[in-house]
Amino acid sequence: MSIPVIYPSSHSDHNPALEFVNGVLRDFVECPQRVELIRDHLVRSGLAASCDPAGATSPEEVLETHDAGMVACLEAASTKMVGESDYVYAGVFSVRPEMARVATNPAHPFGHYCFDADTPIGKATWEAALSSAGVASAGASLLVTGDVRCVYALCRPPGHHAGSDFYGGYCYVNNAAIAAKRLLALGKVAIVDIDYHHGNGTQEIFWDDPRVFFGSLHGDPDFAFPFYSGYADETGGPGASGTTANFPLPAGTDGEAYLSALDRLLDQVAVFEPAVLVVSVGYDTYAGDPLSTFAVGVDDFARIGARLARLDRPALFVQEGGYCLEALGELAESLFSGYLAR
Ligand code: Q9C
Ligand code: ZN
Repeated sequence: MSIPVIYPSSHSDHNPALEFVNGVLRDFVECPQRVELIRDHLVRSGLAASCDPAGATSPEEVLETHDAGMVACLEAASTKMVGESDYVYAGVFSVRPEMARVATNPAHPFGHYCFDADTPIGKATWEAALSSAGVASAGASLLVTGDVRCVYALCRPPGHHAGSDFYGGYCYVNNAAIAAKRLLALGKVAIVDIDYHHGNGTQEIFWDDPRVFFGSLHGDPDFAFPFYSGYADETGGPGASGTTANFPLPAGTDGEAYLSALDRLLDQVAVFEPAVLVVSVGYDTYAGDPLSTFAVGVDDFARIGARLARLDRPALFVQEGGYCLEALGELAESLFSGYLAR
């Protein structure tokens, strides 16, 4: 048995060089090699059936999830960039009502929609974001038609930090959310987010939607990005109470502790009785990841995969974070071998 893997046709020109880490410029960790390493490793190990690049989504589909003003801003900013290595970073942010006016120039107000200084826009960024969403959307379609029971959308750039009208955390468009909306054709959808960071964008998009369960395990927002959401008492809006679940975990969380929290989350998923599962996959919980404070090991990913398989639902895996280039291939192999072994 192997898993169909699809990846974006035009992600590699979205390749910012640098990001600020505590005031110091460092290499940008969200780099094109990430998905190429995973793809190549899965093909070599025989776990991936095919690796077809998939096309873009439609503007209409993106606008079902995202605010038109934000979409126009991202597109205009991308179009305005000229050189290969030109990237514009938000640095002035719109905070609270006194600073909430939006300029009439659509390429100007980055800080109105963007929530961090880590998510730059270059000339290839918007096309890459659409291509990435297209991969998730194509993966969802394979499940809707019943062609496959499991598919891996190797999205890049990632998406779970992008909300209906905000973006950040290396994310521009919420790939998993767009796919989940397409999957509603099958019935209720559960999104399980195993990235190290809270999926604040996905949570916001489905906050008040009782058809979509969103559950996330992540570094406690008391110390981990994105800081302003992901606490355990966030459980859904008035129309969807109990359909959001958050498991903030302490620094040093190891495989044992992680899996016991995952079991509690998956118990809630089982009670929700989804028709289909979306897994927002991050490999940044791995002990060797440059952004992680957790101590999850390579073999733990196989146990995570087995737990997910136990839900026995059609599943779309959507790539989010994971930045330890040396280990990404092995981590993916471990996750999917555990999933398939179940
Ligand atoms: N430059 C995902 O894993 N903070 N996003 C970086 C300071 C941003 C992570 C540290 C972390 C974003 C999809
Ligand atoms: Zn992450």
